[in-house]
Amino acid sequence: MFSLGFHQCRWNYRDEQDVLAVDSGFEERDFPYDVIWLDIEHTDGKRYFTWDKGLFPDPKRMIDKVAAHGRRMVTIVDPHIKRDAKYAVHKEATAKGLYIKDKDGNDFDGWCWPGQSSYLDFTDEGVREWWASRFALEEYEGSTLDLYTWNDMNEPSVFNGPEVSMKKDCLSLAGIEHRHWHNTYGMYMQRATAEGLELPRRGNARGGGGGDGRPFVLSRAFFAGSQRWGAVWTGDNAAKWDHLAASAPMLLSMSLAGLPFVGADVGGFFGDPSAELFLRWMQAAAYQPFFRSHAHHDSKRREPWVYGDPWTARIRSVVMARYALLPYWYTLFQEASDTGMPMMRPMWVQYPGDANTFDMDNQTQHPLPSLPPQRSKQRLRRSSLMMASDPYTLVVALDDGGRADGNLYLDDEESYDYRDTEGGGGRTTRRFSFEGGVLKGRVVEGSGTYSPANTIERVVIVGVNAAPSSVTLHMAAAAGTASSLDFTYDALTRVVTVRKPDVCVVDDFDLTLSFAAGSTS
Ligand code: NBV
Repeated sequence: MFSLGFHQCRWNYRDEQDVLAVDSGFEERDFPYDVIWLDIEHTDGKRYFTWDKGLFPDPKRMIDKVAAHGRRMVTIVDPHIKRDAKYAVHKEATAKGLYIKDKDGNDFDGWCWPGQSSYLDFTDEGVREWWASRFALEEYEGSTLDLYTWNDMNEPSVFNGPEVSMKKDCLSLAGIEHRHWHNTYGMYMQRATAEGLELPRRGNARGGGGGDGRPFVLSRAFFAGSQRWGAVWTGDNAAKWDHLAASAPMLLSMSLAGLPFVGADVGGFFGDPSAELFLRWMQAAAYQPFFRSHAHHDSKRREPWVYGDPWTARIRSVVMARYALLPYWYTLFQEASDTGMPMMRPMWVQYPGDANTFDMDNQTQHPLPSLPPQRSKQRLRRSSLMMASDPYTLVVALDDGGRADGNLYLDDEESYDYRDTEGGGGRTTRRFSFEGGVLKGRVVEGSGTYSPANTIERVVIVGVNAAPSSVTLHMAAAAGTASSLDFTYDALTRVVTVRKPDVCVVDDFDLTLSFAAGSTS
C-alpha cells in the first residue's frame, strides 16, 4: 500500500540532516507522503550497498526516524560495480566469476558513475541468487526492513559503449552474446532485487514464511514480465508542458502493454517547473499509478512548500485526494494482478461500446483545479500506514437507471497472507451494489474471509432525484431488525449523505432509501 502513496525524490538529498528536514517539512504542514528517496550521491564513491559515512553517518538512525512517522526510504542500487579490489561486492563477484565477459572471456570493463566498472550477469540464476542475498540486513550495512530499492542504468548503461550500452558481442555466463539478452537484462536485475527484498532479510534464508513483507523495486529498464517485479518509470523527462502532455499517452501505452505500475518524474527531471506546471503535473500524476516527484541535481529545490501559498495548499489538496482514493487504487491493483486489466485505462478500454471514445485523447472537460469529489478514506494522515485502521466512505454514483456497483478489495496491505488460497483468510472482496433505492454490501463469493475491523462511516449517494423520507439499515446477521440513520439531502447536487452507518466493512447489510409516495429515486 505504501508504494501507492506519494514519493519524494531528488538527485540528491544531501545528507541525513537534509532528509530529516524534508521529512519535517511534510510533518509541519500536515502533508501526506510515504517514501523519501536517495539517489547515487548517498554512496561511498558510487559503491552500491555502501554509504558516504560523512554525509550519512548512521543510516539506520535516519531510516528509523523516518519510519517513526509511518514512512519508508528507498536507496538506489545500480548494476555497474566499481572495479575496486577493496570493495567487498566487487571482490566477491570477481572471485565467484559473476560478471559479464568481453568477447575474449575477460570480465567486461566499462565506464559508468564509479569509473571503471563491471556488470553482473543477471540473466544467470546463480548470480540473481547471490545478488538477492546482498539485501540481507547483515550484508547491506545500514539497511532496515523499511528500506526499499531503485534500480537505474540497467539497460545496461555504459558511458563509453556503443549507443551508451554494452558491446553486442559481450557474453553472458552461458556464453550468449549481449545482442540476444539486451532487452531482458533490466528485467532480470529488477527480479533479482525484488527476490532479495522478498527474502526473510533478518536471517536471509529462504523460509516458508515468504519473507518480511512484499518487496518494492523501481526499475528504469523493463521488458514483458517486468510487471511481476515492481514499478517502472519513463526516465529522464524535462520540466516542459509538452513533456507533461506526453506522459499520459506514454503511461497509457505501457499500461496496455501489460506494465500497469508506471509513472513519470513529476515536475520533469531536467529543468525547473514553474509553480503552475508543477501543480498541473501533480494534479495529473495523482491519478497515475506511480506517483513520484523527482529532479536533476542542477534543478532548484522543489519540495511542495517551496512554491508558497496558494500553490502549496493546492498541491497539498491534490495529494490528499490521492490518499483518500488509496483503497480504490488498491482494489484496481488487485484487479490488474488477477486479470491484467491496467489501473490506468484509455477511455475506449473502459467504454468499448462507445465509438466516440476511440479517437478521444482529451478528457479535460472541466477546468482544473476542481477535481471530482470521490473519496474512500477521508481522514488526513501522515502516510498510508497511518490510514490502515481508518473507516471508509462509500461514494455511490448512480447511472441514469439509478444503479451503481463497485468492489473493494481488502488484505493486510503488506504481508503475503493474501496468498493463502486454501483458507482465504488473508483476503476478501466486498461488492457494493445499488438498485431500486437499496444499497447492498455483500462478500464476493469465494473471495476469502479476511475480516478487518474497519467500519463504513459515511455513504454518499450521487444522483438521487428526490429527498428520501428515511434511510434504514438492515444487517443480514440480525434478521428483521432495522435501524434508522441520519442523512442529509442536497437538492442542488442531488446528493444523499448518510452519516454514521458505522457497519463493519466486511458485514453484509442493506441500506434502504425510502421515498414518500409520489416522489421518485
Ligand atoms: O542516478 C542519477 C540519475 C537519476 O536521478 C535519474 O532518475 C535516472 O533516470 N540517473 C538517471 C543517471 C544520470 C542521469 C543524467
